[in-house]
Amino acid sequence: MAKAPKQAPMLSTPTSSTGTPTPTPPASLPPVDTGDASKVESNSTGKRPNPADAGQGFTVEGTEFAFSPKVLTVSTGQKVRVTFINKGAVSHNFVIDGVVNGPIISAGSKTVVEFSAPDKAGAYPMYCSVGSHRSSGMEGQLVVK
Ligand SMILES: [Cu+2]
Repeated sequence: MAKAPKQAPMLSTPTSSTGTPTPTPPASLPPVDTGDASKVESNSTGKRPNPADAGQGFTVEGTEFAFSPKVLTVSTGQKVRVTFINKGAVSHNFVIDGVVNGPIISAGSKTVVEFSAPDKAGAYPMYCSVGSHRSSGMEGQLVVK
């Protein structure tokens, strides 16, 4: 009598997967702001005007035969802008030797000349180089201090 070995029943314990993954909500993404191009940076307060760089503006009128005003006073090395207006009846210009040589403009017109004042203090003659206007009185001074 052979005893048949009793086959042990296969105890297959099905692994009950109780780990139902709880859907985790997606990590809170940082809000992405689109359309933020209208950001205006108003940072104009950081700029301090430098008096030496700001320049100085003058208006000089030329007639037969004089400049008005006759004297312009500036600082050494300063940027200068002169609006030269021909209030006369003939052409004139605005010249300071070695500093500025303005164009000859016709009566009734005007021009803007820009230059840097000399680094050396002193009085520099400004004049009109047309014809004999200078000797007739179209002369003044750029005083550099
Ligand atoms: Cu002139």
